[in-house]
Amino acid sequence: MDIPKNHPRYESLTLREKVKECLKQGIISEVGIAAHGRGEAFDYFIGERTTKEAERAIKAAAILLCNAKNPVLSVNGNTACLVPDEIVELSKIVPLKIEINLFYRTNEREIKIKEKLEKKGGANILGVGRNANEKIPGLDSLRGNVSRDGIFTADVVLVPLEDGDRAIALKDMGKKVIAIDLNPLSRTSLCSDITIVDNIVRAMPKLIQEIKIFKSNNTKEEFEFDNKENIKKSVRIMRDNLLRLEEKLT
Ligand code: PTJ
Repeated sequence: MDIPKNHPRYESLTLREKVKECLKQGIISEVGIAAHGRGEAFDYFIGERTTKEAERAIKAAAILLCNAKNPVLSVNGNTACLVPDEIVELSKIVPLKIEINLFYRTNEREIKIKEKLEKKGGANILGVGRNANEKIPGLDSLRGNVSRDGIFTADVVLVPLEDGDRAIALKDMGKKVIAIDLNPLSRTSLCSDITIVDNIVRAMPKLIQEIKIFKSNNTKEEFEFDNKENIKKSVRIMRDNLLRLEEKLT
């Protein structure tokens, strides 16, 4: 459907159309629609903008990724749907490995996502079929099946759009975890080393930009980052936005 450009919810509705199309193509799971809706709600609370706190988390993530030995981006259906170009660009500039890792795992969806990313220029995509040849200890869901060359041996894993027990299992394996999640209360957000509380469609281009800046500066920059403090501030922004709305109504 063509959304009129002057519609007040133009950007949000355009993203919904994208998600609808990805569902038809078998890229995202049916449940992915619910996950997207949850993200939309938190985006409303945060004010549908990248906050200073998200910018700090993005900078910390850029530095961690650039200093990593084997960084991996874990891609699910929603992520592949919303930011396929950025996934591929990120894989080239860091550089990092792309691994498809699905909760509602089917080989058919894995292949469709792989082909979508390959069409955008993605290469050596891991995690498909028998390539997911290792298990994350203590994780029973199919998300626990990972590639030996990818997530299993990674030192830093970028985990967008997931609320579950995988991030903690990855932490237990001694890895650093970066989350992108609009929900600051999700288990993944709370246990990660760096949580970017922002919409992935805004966060990924900013992460790419920050990596380019870091690389061009060519310094061994140190950056103080306290994830709990940063998440608290994001929660406060949401709370204040709600309080302002409440005041308006009284
Ligand atoms: O493709 P699969 O089979 O791996 O399934 C993926 C989904 C996303 C369906 C699955 O991982 C799932 O059910 O996820 P959850 O538990 O709903 O968690 C998704 C998280 O992403 C929620 O905390 C949402 O708030 C958040 N989220 C949704 N859309 C966005 C988002 N965060 C940032 N940007 C978004 N656009």
